[in-house]
Amino acid sequence: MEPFPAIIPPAETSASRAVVIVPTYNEAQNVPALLQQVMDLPGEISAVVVDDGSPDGTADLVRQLMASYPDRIGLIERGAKKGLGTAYIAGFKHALAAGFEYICEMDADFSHNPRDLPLLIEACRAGADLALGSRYVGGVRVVNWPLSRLILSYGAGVYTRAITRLPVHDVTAGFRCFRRRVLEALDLDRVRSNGYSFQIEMTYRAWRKGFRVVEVPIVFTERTEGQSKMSKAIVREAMWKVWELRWLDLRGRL
Ligand SMILES: Nc1nc2c(ncn2[C@@H]2O[C@H](COP(=O)(O)OP(=O)(O)OP(=O)(O)O)[C@@H](O)[C@H]2O)c(=O)[nH]1
Ligand SMILES: [Mg+2]
Repeated sequence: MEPFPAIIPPAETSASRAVVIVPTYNEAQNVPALLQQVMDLPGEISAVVVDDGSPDGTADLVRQLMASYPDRIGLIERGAKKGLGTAYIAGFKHALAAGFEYICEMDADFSHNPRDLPLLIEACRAGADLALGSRYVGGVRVVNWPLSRLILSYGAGVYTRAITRLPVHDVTAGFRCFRRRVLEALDLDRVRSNGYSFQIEMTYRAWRKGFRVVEVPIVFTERTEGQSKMSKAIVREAMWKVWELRWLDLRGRL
């Protein structure tokens, strides 16, 4: 049987507090600076890293920082690389159990600027149930991506909107903030996607449950350190997942 993941604090609970969940696989070059930037933000935002046994020692670096911020940094360690979606689900469950009200997602590779986190949290405080950090609302803001990658990402939005009518420009946005009630209302164990389609699925389920989804303009910058985990399998998963979501929804089985 698979061992239960080691969960180390934050133990502190508070109804109005915010946490950012950061999935990592081989992000040793990024994670210390990233967590430090989160710790330096106003509003005492906590962080939970979900690491999948990164061979480069990412988890050790997180533990070192936890010594300085024992109440604000948490670490969930999973034995092997199991994908982004299940990493986020593990992080969400932990954040809900710890009582956080604003539960954010952010990549570890600095594609998302940690300094934009308060914008997403503010959007939720102002009435959104799910605030998406969007590259494509009111223009296109992506730095250092090859055109092919931009077309793929933008095209994913056109494709998803055409099939599902989801009224969102950046459907695979991985920089976002949920109110806890959204995560409580979605049956997290039914979410099956693991790659980019995880983001599409979460947004679609939230929207179909009637939650208020807003897009907040952000700039996305291609990573400069570490390696991308993007693959053709991830794109394939997203392409069929959109049809599956629509199909389940039409049959009332979402
Ligand atoms: N825990 C965990 N984290 C993952 C896994 N795959 C990717 N990540 C993390 O998820 C975030 C996004 O992954 P990236 O490699 O940047 O993938 P991407 O952003 O889709 O692709 P690029 O835009 O090319 O960088 C990063 O923080 C990764 O370290 C996984 O299987 N498990
Ligand atoms: Mg990335």
